[in-house]
Amino acid sequence: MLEKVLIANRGEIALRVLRACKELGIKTVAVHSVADKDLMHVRLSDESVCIGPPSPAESYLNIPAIISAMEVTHADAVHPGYGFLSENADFAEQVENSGFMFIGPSAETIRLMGDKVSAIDAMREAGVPTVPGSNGPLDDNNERTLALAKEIGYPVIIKAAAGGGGRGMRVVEDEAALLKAIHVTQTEAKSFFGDGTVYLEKYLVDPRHVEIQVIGDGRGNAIYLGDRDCSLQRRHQKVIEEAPAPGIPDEIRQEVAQTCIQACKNMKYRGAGTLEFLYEDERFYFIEMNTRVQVEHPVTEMVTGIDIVKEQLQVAGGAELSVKQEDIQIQGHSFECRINAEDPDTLLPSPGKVQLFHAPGGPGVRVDSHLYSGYSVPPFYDSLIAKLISYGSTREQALTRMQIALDELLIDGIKSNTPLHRELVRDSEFQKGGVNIHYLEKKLNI
Ligand code: MV4
Repeated sequence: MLEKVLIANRGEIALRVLRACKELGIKTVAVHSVADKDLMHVRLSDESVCIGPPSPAESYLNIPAIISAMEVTHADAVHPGYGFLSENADFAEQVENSGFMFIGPSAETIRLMGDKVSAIDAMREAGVPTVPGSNGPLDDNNERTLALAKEIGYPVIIKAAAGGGGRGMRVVEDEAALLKAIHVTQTEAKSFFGDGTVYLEKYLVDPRHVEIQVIGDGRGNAIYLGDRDCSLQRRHQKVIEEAPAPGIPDEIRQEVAQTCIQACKNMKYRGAGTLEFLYEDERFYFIEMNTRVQVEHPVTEMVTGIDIVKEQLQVAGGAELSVKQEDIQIQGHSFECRINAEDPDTLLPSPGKVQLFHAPGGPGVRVDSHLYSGYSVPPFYDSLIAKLISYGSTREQALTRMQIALDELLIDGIKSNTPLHRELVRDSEFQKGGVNIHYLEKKLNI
């Protein structure tokens, strides 16, 4: 088992990882920037090391500074959280080459999934359903590309192999626009990511975003922890997530899940992972795999009773998964509202001192947040300040509990998107369940 874990992150996820370590009796090292010395998890950790100035490039993304902190504190392993270095294969490799453990998949797997073309290839091979498309990079044979797009049917979408999460993609409405769009996407991808590789898929017009949570032990065993619906988003930022995804026929859900498990077993996947799908007309289409713990993992924890971060730590320590697939049942329903420190009108970050913070409570309510009264939200990082999570035995109960919890939430001193959440949980379409990825942007007309 791991004895000491360095937490290479900040904010709520650093606190989340710290809690899991404490439960397992693992000692903790917090690393933080100059701007983050007052973070809650820094106070609660066994040791802390300041690794650099506020700028993420010089602190949370500074690989030598983090590995040095591991050396100085004699940590066994590093938990990267999400964002920052969590999906950086070079970091995972350097951590292991320095004699430490990276809590996550192997560098090789991170690299395979980071390249969307090779990720889709690996998944298709395992039988995971993918989007009709080029099944590989586009080359300079324009005739063939034009013929392929015609066969698939417009609209199509051009995506950068090194992109993901909404970066480096372009929708093409008709043949006349195809070659130009490919060229522009290639040029952009080359300059953003240093890799101009692009591929083509059929563009799904009104899909939902449904993702499947998996955990593997790195030795060929893998389990599936159900799915989440993350369709309520704006500008590629998720706003409310829920588990399970509503209205999916059980045969369809079970069938795709089996293929995901097979894919993880094939690559001897280690740690937590998420397969992202588009879901339209009762069909799943794989688009990307995330090789980290995700922001929205709590909704899965609520409906499975499994602590995903503890599983990550146990698997990294060489233990088996604590549960077998047969023992996993999805029970009830859960929602997560992402509370951001932002101006609801302009969407600009709203950093500053939190004069008063009061967290909601009661049955079926969970708050994952590093906030406390008197804490100052720094302007340098992501604006997520709290995740409000509700649970109920039915979707309706979970949503009612979320409405009540949002009304209890008090954050004074800074602006937040709480008013938007209070409105969304009362939205009649959202209440029905199954809104698509464009619903929120259309509702807010942006
Ligand atoms: C798509 C798509 C439609 N058809 N691929 C955007 C983020 C990246 N993860 C993949 N994305 C999309 N890929 C095909 N073939 C629509 C999107 C998309 C989207 C996906 C998930 C959540 C929000 C989205 C918002 C706009 C577009």
